[in-house]
Amino acid sequence: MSYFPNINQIEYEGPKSTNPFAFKFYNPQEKIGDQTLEEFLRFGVAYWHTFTQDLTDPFGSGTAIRPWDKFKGLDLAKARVEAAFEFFEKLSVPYFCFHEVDIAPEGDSLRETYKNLDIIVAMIKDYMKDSKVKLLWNTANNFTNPRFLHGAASSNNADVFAYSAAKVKKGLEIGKELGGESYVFWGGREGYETLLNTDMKLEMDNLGRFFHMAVDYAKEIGFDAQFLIEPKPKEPTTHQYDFDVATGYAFLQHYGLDKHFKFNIEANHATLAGHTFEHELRYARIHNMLGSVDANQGDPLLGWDTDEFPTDLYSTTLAMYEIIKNGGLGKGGLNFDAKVRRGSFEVEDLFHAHIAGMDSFAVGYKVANQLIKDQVLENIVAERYKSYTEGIGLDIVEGKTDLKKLEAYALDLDEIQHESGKLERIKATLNQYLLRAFAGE
Ligand code: XLS
Ligand code: CA
Ligand code: CA
Repeated sequence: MSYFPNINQIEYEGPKSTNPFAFKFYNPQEKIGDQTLEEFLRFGVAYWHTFTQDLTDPFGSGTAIRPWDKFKGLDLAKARVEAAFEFFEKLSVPYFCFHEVDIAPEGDSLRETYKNLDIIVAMIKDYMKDSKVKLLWNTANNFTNPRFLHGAASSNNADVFAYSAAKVKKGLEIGKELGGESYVFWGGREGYETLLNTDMKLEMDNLGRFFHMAVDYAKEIGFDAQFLIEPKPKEPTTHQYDFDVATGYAFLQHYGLDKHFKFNIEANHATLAGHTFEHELRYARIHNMLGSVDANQGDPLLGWDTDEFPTDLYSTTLAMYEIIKNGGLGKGGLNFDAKVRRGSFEVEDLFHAHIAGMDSFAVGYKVANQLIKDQVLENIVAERYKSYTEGIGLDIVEGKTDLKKLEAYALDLDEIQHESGKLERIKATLNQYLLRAFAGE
């Protein structure tokens, strides 16, 4: 049986195509350097937004019409697996990601939840045998169920710490079973609402202990996935411990975990933290901590996490610039942690959304690649910092000077000379590169 009988294989038809069910810019087999776009971009589908989410919002119930809606319980979970693999194949997407609650229903006890998971994981494994699609990462949902109301690993309640640990243990086993390339920790409830009832030090220490236990267990079972922390400043918690990459990096260093983790950077979380997406990517990259990306975008007019499909070409270009400079994403990928809008309730919208996202990142990749090839930003930056390549600047970066020597130098300075940052010219150049990609040149 087909869940998407009206949709054929999505093919690349080029920029002039008017077929809404075709890629215009993403040609999976096109090569840049020695890798195909498919190999470099490593797109992933987020199981939760695509197969589980019903498009509920805080003011209204779900609107999504899905062919698997007629099923319940384990049958629903099985139907979703069937639909998911049909979707992956039709879109030729190489990866998928999930939380355990996305793939199988929670039971009345943890034991029963495990049983349900075992059934669905076996089914997924079976489907994976006949499919090219691989598991990019899985994660534990330690935030939705009311038992996590005071947090998970940072809960005041040690029973919840234990329960969360059990779920991560199971998740690592599932990741290993399905050959997951990475494993994600997003701490939606790992934070606090008010200091008035919070032992911040104990909570953070416990979080550190929790991550060490996960690292140890993965080693014990021989699961060599890349561990990833996904920062987010707030929502649902008021203050989240993994606020942004810089905060997360300090946390990892403090608890001696930085060798074991990298970051999974989500665009909408970056903007919620008051940063640009590319800021977070850059911060991670220059510290060799850029592991994976949750590719989406927020609404600048809204103050929460809207998880929209990425269509802003400026943003995908600047993101791909960082990813190319990083030498790719290693065991990570570009996971569409994005959902269609509540008004886009038809099943076709799931295809349109992914096509739009994949095309947008393909454009970003091509434009960023050309920018780097032409050394556009590199030349601008080199020119702007040239004062550090000779004289006193060279002494500073080579550690050959001190405050006394610098004072002597400064006292003899005439007026300091500046050069324009040429921001408008740079942005116009960027537009030129973007428009050239549109013209297919
Ligand atoms: C929520 C997060 C979440 C993580 C995985 O805002 O983006 O979906 O990616 O738990
Ligand atoms: Ca995410
Ligand atoms: Ca999000």
